[in-house]
Amino acid sequence: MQFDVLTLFPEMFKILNESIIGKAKEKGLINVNLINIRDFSKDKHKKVDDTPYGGGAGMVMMPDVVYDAYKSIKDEKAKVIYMSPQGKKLDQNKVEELSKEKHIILLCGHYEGIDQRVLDEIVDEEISIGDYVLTGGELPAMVLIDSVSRYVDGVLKSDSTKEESFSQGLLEYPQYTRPEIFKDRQVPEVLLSGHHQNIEKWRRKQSLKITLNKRPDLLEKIVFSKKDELLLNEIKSEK
Ligand code: 4F9
Repeated sequence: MQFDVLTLFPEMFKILNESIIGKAKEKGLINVNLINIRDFSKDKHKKVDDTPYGGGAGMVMMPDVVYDAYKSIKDEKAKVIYMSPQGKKLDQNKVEELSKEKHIILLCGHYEGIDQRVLDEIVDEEISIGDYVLTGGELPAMVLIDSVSRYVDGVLKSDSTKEESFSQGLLEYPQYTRPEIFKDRQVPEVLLSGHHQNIEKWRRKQSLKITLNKRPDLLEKIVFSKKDELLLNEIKSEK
């Protein structure tokens, strides 16, 4: 999968050379091409922004500079995403949907924003990572690259994304490893039993219970199986 990133701060993306995403890049499973918008400045001082028409604080990124940076990527079919608090909120469904794209162009704004005309000209979709304002779109772009890349074949081992309960709308069950006792706290017996059916049932129940307690809003969208209904009844009767 190809990501092109239009940014004034390409160095920020070095973090993507670490860990699982770094490995995915080494293997050529994903490619992150960084385009420095400043390289397309028209001016000897490499200026990329100017004061807003109508007045006000801050600076606005100039449309021609951003447009020329975009035009340097020669793919009409790529999906252009602008990272913005005005966009639709990124969630796991959106992540999975985006992972089906071959080529995504991510536009990162800085300062007070980007001239609206170039946004109208090139942007297909605006995406937000949450209701807060950041200093720029770079961290959101990295969040998107990280979350989407997990769905690219070969990036994670086995079927991790299919297995994880979050993709089914639930929170994850708790995990335990050695030692068997830590600060007088025992690992739940069932996990030591080797009884795979019981373990699976226990984990599903934990997922449902944790979601019910911590994020009941997530349960509203789910259609439960008969088995889940039984587990939910068990949970409610235990309270
Ligand atoms: C983008 C915040 C996406 C949240 C971009 C300042 C942003 C953002 N999600 N904040 N520039």
